[in-house]
Amino acid sequence: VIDHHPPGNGCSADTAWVQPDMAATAQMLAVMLREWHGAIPGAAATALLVGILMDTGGFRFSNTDAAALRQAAALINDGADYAAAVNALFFNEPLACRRLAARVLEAAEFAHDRRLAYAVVTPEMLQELEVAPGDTEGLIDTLRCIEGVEIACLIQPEPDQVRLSLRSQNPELPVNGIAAELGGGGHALAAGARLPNTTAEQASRRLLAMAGKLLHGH
Ligand SMILES: [Mn+2]
Repeated sequence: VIDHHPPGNGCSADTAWVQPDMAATAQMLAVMLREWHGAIPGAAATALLVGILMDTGGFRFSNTDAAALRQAAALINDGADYAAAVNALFFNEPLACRRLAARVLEAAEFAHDRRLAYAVVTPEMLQELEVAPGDTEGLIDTLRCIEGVEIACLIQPEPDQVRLSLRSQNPELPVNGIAAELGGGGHALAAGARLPNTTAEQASRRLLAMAGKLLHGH
């Protein structure tokens, strides 16, 4: 296993390189390939750059550090196509996804002095706009980018579970504790959980209570 995610529910691999201080698993692969190979061929360099861009939100998330930027620079040196990667990742969203973002913004609920923003993404919304349930990556940024919001959450009911995505804008408010308490895991500022046999309403209520405890401590 090569992963930059902290092992939430334990890691049972015989060989594991887990380094949560790396911004992206792709960054770890680049380090490894560079040690084996020296320069990384252009197509592979672009793929790894895409991985780093994805995990750092285009170098906007707080996991963006000098090492990630240096590795990205080295990949560009190796022939990675930065413009193509950025355009494909960030300036190429299907219209349906933008419309879904608009719906999420309209459906957003705020609590705890507007420091918490959350929204339920219903199967009906996805169906109506013809968005696949897995195509909601980045949707949560619609909420987290709002002024004053410190914790953002998307609640996605699915046939036999409710998916919860959590983001924090404040390192003093780590959300992986909430995720872990709900049986999930992740990073301090980006975490998630899957709640079996729950309704969106129940999940919302649990979120409100847990986020409240976290927010009122700070
Ligand atoms: Mn990651």
